[in-house]
Amino acid sequence: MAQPDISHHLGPSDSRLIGDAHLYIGGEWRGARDGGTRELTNPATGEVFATVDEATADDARAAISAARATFDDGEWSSTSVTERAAVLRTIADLLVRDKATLARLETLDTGKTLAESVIDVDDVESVFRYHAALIETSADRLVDVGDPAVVSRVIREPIGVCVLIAPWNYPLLQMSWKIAPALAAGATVVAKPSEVTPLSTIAFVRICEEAGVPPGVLNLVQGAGPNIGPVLTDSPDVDLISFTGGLTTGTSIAQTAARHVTKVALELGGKNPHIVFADADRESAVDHVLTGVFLHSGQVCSAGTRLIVQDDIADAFVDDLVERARHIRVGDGLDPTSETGPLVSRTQLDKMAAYVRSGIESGAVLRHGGGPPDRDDLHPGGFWFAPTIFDHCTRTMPIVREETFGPILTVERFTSEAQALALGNDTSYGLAAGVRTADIARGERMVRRLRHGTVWLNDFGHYTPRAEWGGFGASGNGRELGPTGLAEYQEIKHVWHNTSPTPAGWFTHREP
Ligand code: TXE
Repeated sequence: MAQPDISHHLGPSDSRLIGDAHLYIGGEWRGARDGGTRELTNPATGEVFATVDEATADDARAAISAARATFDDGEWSSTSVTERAAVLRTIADLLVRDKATLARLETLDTGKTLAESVIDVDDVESVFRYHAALIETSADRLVDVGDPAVVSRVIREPIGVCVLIAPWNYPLLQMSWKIAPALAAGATVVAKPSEVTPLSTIAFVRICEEAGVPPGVLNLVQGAGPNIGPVLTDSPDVDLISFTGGLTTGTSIAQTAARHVTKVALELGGKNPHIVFADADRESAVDHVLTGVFLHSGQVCSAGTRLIVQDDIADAFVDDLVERARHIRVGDGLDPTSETGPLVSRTQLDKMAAYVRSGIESGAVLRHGGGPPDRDDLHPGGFWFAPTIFDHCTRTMPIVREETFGPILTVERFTSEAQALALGNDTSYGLAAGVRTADIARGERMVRRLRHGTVWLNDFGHYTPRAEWGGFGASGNGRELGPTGLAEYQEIKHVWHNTSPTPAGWFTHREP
């Protein structure tokens, strides 16, 4: 078997999949109109390792025009579901073929471990297979209007042109949650990956082209949000904007989109509680709290960053966590012995340092971490940050209220179930929550009353493409995945068909 490529530079198979032009508009690969490019930084070294084309505002407009014209000509939107499902399945097959290269690109861009990147590509494959099956089994709804001459049916049609904006933490996976339903529905797309991590999406769009997605259906632009974002989000030619990213950016996109009453679906992260009752199985609780917050160095929208633990066990529980956290191996994502990688960028690194200062200033007790891991074999330019644990936190502290989006766990304590619930719901976000208890009835009570889009009971972090994903409150609106996720990409039309027309008979008065 070929040895894995552990170089931090792009190798021949990486370059083959990315190609030498990175905007894909109307079925043509090309560079930016002004020749602009952006350098990409490897999070494990801090060094530039690739350059991609960076779209101008005119390129972004051209991408929207291509998607609009392709949608309006009706060819793609009126293909049979069987044909579209076949394309989705071919994409899934090609993802399997190119899995190793895609995973490597994801690790080079994000810093995450190769093992995580491989899981991501597997998940992307499942997302495409799921949507192929879902669209094939979708059916119109017949409505009985009480008149046998009338066939009344509710049908779903593709929504139109979709602008899909994805973040840097799960670049390909988050994009797949948008592209798969959009293609399944028969919509057309302008995709914009994060400017920090565009490589896997470029490679993926080439795969879609090879799989037979027609020119103009899937368009790709690169660039920083502030530069091309306004063009993409402030357009009467766009029917849906699906965005995953930060709260501030999401809020501004919603405001811009309102000018054209463009539909917006937002996934804006979370500040997710992980509630541990004293009767919970200790070993799995400690393990899941640890994984829930430190996987991918905490750069996960559903990370369980707030441990809310019952008083009786709190001290011992935190001691166990600190002991386990000391042994987490932070390292280069390409090194198979690493358990978690660096942060994605210097910006995120600086942000973590600021949160550590804020935690200390607000009186939280730093039990572990707070800076780079204590190792001398890591590349000095990498964006390293150790798993960090703050004990004795209170609900008013910024580290408890704000989405840190890094490896920082805060610990709050409770005595009663009511208190645990109040703390779990005391957040402006509402993406995900975990509850751990041996008392099944109590667990189910908590599940019912927690105001979060996903609740894990005696587990944490799992999802399936078959179930909806999204948040309450400031975590956003709309849902991804599951039948509701597909519905975001569809318009609903009611058809009233009278098979035996007769006069309405309302205006019966006639002049003599
Ligand atoms: O995100 P942005 P950033 C949170 C997390 C993180 C914070 C900031 O707390 O620390 O957001 O991260 C594009 N119009 N999440 O600044 O800006 C941008 O190019 C249109 C949570 O990296 O939200 C990128 O493609 N698009 C999150 C995408 O938005 C714009 C995952 C996300 O970037 C734009 C990532 C504009 N005006 C960060 N400005 C989650 N929900 O999982 C930026 N973009």
